[in-house]
Amino acid sequence: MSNETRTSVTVIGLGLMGRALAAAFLRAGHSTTVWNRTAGKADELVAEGARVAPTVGDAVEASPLTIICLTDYDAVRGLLGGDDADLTGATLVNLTSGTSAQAREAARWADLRGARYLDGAIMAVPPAIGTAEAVILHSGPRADFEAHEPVLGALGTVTHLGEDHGLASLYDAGGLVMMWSVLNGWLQGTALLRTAGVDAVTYAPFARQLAAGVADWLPGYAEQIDRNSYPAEVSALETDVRAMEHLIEESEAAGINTDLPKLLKATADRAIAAGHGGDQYPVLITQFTTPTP
Ligand code: FVH
Repeated sequence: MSNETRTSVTVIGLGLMGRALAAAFLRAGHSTTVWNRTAGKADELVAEGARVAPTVGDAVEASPLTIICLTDYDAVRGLLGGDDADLTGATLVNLTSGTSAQAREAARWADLRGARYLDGAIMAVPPAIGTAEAVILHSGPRADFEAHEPVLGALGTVTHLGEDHGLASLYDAGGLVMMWSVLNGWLQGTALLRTAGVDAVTYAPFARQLAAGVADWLPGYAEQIDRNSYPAEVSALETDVRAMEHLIEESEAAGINTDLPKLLKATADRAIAAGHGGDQYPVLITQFTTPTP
C-alpha cells in the first residue's frame, strides 16, 4: 500500500468486532487510535501499535475518519450525541447493527453536530475481518464513501449501496432473514431425516446442493416480481400446496414440530384464496408486502 493511502483512523468500541476492525487497520498499516468504555480491551491492540485516546472526544479529533462499533444505536447516541465530543468536521462510519430508521436518525443528529455520516452493516464474523470474505455494506453520501474507500477497504469487501442512510440496515435485515430462513428449512429437513436414522452430516450435502439450486432460481423469480406477472412456467402454487400438505403430514407422523410447514402452507393458502392458485411461487410476494393478517 502506498503512503498516500495509509491514513489515520479511529475505532470507537472494542468489543469482539471493534477489536477485529482495529486490528485489520493496523495490519494494513494505518495509524490507528482506539477508545473503549472498558479501557483494558485496548491492551492487545496497543501491543500491536494502536494509540489509546484518553477521551472519546480526543479519539474523534485524532483522525479524519472514525469507525464506531458499539452494541446498539442507544449506546452510540449516549456516547456521541451529547456535548462531550466535538464532531465538527469529523466523518463518522457507524458499523453498529440497527434498523434503517435508527440509521436515518443518526445521520440527522450527526449532521446537526457538523459531522459527515455514513452508516454501515457488517455481514461477517470477527475472524473474517480484513479478508475479502468480510462483506461490509455502506450507505450515505457517495462522495464521503469514495473519499475513505481506500481505508475502509482494509476491513474487507466494501460496497456503497446508495445515498439513503437506511439502505445498509435494510440489506442487513434482508440478508439475515434469508440466512435464518434457509437454516430453519435445513433444520426441519434434518429433524425429519433423523427420524429415519439419517444423521445430520449425511443429509447436509444433499441440503447444500438443493439450497444452491434454489438460489439459481432467484434472478428469474425476481424478474417476475418486478413485472408483477407470475406465469406458472415450472409449477403452479396449487401444486406446491399439495407438497406442503405432505410435509405437514410427514412432520406430524414423525412427531416433530410442524410450525414451519404450517406457516408455509398458511401463506400459500391465503394467496390461493385471493385467486393466485394458478400462478408461480413468487406470487407470494403479495403476502409479504402487506401487513400480517
Ligand atoms: N460479533 C459479530 O459477529 C457481529 C457480526 C455482525 C455485526 N455485529 C454488530 O457489531 C456491533 C458490536 O458487536 P460486538 O460483537 O463487538 O459486541 P460486544 O463484544 O458485545 O461489544 C460491544 C461494544 O459496545 C460497547 N458499549 C456498549 N454499550 C456502551 C455504552 N453505553 N457506552 C459505551 N460503550 C458501550 C462495549 O463497551 P465495553 O462493554 O467493552 O465497555 C463494547 O465495546 C453490534 O451492533 C453487533 O450487532 C457483530
